[in-house]
Amino acid sequence: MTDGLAIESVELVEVAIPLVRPFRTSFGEERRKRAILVHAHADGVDGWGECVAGETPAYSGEWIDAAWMVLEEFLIPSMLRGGPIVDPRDVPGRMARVRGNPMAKASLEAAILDVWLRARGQGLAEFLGGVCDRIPRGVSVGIASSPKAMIEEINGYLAQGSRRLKLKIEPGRDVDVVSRVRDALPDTALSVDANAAYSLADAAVFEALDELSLTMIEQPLHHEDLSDHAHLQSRLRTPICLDESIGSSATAALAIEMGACRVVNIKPGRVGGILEAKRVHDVAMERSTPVWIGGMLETGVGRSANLALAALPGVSMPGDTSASDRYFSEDLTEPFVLAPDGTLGVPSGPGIGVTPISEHVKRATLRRARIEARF
Ligand code: OSB
Ligand code: MG
Repeated sequence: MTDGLAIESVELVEVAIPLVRPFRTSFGEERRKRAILVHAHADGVDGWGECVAGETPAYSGEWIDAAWMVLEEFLIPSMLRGGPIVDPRDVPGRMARVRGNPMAKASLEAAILDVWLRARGQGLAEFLGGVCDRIPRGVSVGIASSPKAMIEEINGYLAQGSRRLKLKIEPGRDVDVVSRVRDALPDTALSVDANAAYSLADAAVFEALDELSLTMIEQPLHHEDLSDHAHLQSRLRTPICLDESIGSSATAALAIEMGACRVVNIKPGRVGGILEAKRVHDVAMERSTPVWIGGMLETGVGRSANLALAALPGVSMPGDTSASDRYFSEDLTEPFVLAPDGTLGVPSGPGIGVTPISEHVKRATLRRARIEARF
């Protein structure tokens, strides 16, 4: 393969599948999972990536319809124009003339990485330098209608062997709910995620949460407010974990060095790809800062790549990745199933190790587009 891998076509498939229960965060509620699958084809080999942009530009500035357009009009054409891919590490460079749009870029990079690895018969976890084959499962619990409803949902997850619970909070549904959950579960590892819904004026909320022995407080403040996060962190014992604020390995290094966080949530979509996600892991590890792999309610396609990243040596805390049935009654791939000990296996087959089941994809498809290379 010294001549590299010539990508012949890239197909976009937009899918929607129902969630087993609505997922509510401080920025909105989702009842179904809509995603773009990126399907790259080269030399009889297929590769898949998933775009995690949401239905609305609420978690970040990206959203599904805009991601579709930037993939179709800019990213895929510039990828195909660049000729055969000799090394997947060259892929981000081919997309560098498009500013922003990390989730769209990440989905195309993932698909190409998958084809490239499948053509070589190598698994993604092995390629990245993964060191374990089972990952403890964590659950991100959406905002519920009442503390009682949240505790009922949580008890179901604990019965399945969850190692960590992350509770979504928003102004007005924070200290009261979390302290009730803490009272009910004095020994469970709990953290909270505010999805940037607060400001420094709400410091009292975080001082109260600081008394509840939480593992971490995720993204309390606006994503651009690194110095406010550093200020808040200096007033709390509980580590702050940043999610939305960390758009690259450079920002991760800066945030850690300025004391804006003591933990980093890594999501390949948010940082522009799996390769950059690995660099975030590396800069955090060099600075002795624990990381974990977040999630965006991915289908099996994105989930498998997250599990491969979770096998890296610096991932020292359980992330949000759950089994397929926490999200969907029918996933697009073979379902990820929880072992009795509450862990998920890291896929070990070539590439991301799973393939979408065409019947499932067909049932879920909203639209398709195909972009061919012109040799
Ligand atoms: O902030 O981590 C987040 C889901 C969608 C958007 C943002 C977030 C989340 C989650 C769910 O917390 C994680 C998962 O189970 O995939
Ligand atoms: Mg988060």
